[in-house]
Amino acid sequence: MKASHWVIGFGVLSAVAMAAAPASAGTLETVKSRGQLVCGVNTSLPGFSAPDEKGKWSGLDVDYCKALAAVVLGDPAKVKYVPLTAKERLTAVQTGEIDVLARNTTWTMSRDTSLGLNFVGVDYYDGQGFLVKKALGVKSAKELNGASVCVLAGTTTELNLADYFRANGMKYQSVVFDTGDQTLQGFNSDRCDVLTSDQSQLYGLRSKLPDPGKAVVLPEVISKEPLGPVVRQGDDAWFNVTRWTLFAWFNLEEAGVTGKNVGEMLKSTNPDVKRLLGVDSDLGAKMGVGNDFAVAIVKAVGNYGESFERNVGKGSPLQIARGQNALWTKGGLIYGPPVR
Ligand SMILES: N[C@@H](CCC(=O)N[C@@H](CS)C(=O)NCC(=O)O)C(=O)O
Repeated sequence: MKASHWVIGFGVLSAVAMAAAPASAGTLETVKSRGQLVCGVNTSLPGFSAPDEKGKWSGLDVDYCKALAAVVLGDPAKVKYVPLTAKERLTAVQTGEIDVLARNTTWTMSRDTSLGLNFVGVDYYDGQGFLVKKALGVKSAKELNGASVCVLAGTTTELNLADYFRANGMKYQSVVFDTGDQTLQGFNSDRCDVLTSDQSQLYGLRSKLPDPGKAVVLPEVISKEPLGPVVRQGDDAWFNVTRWTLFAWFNLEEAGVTGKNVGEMLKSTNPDVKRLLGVDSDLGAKMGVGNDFAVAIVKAVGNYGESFERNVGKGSPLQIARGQNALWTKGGLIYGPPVR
């Protein structure tokens, strides 16, 4: 009786320990021995992460997953994509269901400090905006008093919406959905006057409407939405690898290393380039990956700028300008600390 109690107790304990294990377990080793990276992504968000008809994933967030798999496993294809709704995503990191979350997730203090999570960095500076029916005749968000607003559950979007209307002494009625597609459906079928989401999505969402000309994006950006990958707190080795994958991605662009010219760049005499590409440095090995980890990134997905243009910029239907997401050397906020 006593023994079985003990066994049951132990069983419960180990289940709890397993759920909490992420805090101490070596994710880097786990991923290496599994031979696959488990990456949490958006169910379908064009430009960031979306599957095609054949189930092939693409997007800026997906490129981060590929880059990380290339760094750790030497192969960008060794990724298992786990599509997650906004509500599900953070729990999936906490429980260890995924190794990393790359799903247009805003870095906030509460998410970073009270949920057992760590934000890796920022790979897209966004902000919240509004899409309204043209027929409303509204030119500014300040004229939205009394509006009904379609919004996604479990997002910062929902919270900012409440703040913005309260701060401006306006009333609204929220109509809440679980996925982006449902939110757009709600807007299209007149369940609401206004749809609110991260700006990066508004133009893409509008283009999916049967008649995009019937809706306009208002000029106001009402929040800061620094989006970036997320890992569990308490696993510094893994945190380092995820961070320096991101920073190397930025530094590759800054150094002018592209998917095309990397072969030439490996012969460069520039000390920054040599260190970044691991020609004469052991920085990768010290982190537990190959010294050529940045070469693996650029071969897999190109540098950050190439990935940006292909997925959300000039080479994509979204046609988003670099703006704040340009390198710091070009007036933007994208900044990779030095590889040295
Ligand atoms: N960045 C915000 C919002 C993230 C979010 O889920 N945004 C919506 C609209 S931009 C989305 O991804 N929708 C796609 C879907 O869930 O199907 C957050 O981290 O809470």
